[in-house]
Amino acid sequence: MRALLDTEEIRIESWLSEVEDRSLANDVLDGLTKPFKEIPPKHLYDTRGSELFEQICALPEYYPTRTELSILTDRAPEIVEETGATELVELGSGAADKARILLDAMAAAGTLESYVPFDVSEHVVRDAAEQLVEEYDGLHVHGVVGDFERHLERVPPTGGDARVVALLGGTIGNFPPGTRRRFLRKVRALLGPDDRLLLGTDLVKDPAVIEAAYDDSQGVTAEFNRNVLHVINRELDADFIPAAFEHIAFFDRQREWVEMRLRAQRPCSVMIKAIGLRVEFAAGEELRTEISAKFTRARVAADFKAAGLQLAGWYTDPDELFALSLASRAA
Ligand code: AVJ
Repeated sequence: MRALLDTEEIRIESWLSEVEDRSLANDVLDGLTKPFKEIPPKHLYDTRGSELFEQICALPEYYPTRTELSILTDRAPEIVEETGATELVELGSGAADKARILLDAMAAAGTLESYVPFDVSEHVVRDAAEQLVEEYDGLHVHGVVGDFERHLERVPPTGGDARVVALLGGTIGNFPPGTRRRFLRKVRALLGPDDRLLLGTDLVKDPAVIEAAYDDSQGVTAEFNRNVLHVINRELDADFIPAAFEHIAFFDRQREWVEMRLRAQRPCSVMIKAIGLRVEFAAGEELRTEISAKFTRARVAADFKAAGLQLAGWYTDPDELFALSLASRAA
């Protein structure tokens, strides 16, 4: 662990170490030697990828971000009253604009004590921490820089009476079902009896609406998808030609998830020098880059149950596009 900042109001620690961080190399070696090639979606987010994702959030077709924000804006006071939240832990905190809505409601209720942003990006955590202690009187920020798939147990023990651990944006949908339940079980370990999980999930709906959100008319999502090849080229000294891969997004109606893939438009032979791996793509062969599961209330409740949690609140928009749910430890 590296302590990055330690003042009266802000403490930031990093659990990422560049030397030991072989995550991309391992995932590329595993993923590109599988019978069906795949790369985990977390590698889409370098600086450029994060910028493209920000652009996606503002697209007319991409409803999840603005819908979740509207639910949060409408219901934050109720969520804060229901939970009595004194501490907000946010997994994948980013610029903390969603957190602000909750922090405002906590401040208005007079319960706000601390915020624990958890993100892979050191400067994102630092910037948010520095701004938020200015904005909220007496707020303590304990930032954790890490990968929440690997460093979740590094979240500090709760300091206050009621903690809310938030995982927003529908990020939980990136985990396949089994991994999702294991992950929720690890989140459960962060909760005491009076603490709650606040989970954002995109909901099952008309496939055409979903598919448009992942294949926008301006091609931003296509560029976001292909960006993972630029990441591999740069980080692992590879020679992918991103333009030779077509963006594919479809809703799998059986599994109720969206898949993003990259389809080689012609045979491609790719050398990934840093790991000494040559990979062949046949014409038309696809590489899976993301699944994004869509939920029903029953599925959320079942996943919670399987993870030792119970559904304790359900907040949705009038069109039922997106939902926020609260969970507590099962009795
Ligand atoms: C950040 C995982 C919630 O699945 O909708 C957006 C990522 N992928 N467009 C999602 C994403 C394509 C997004 N999450």
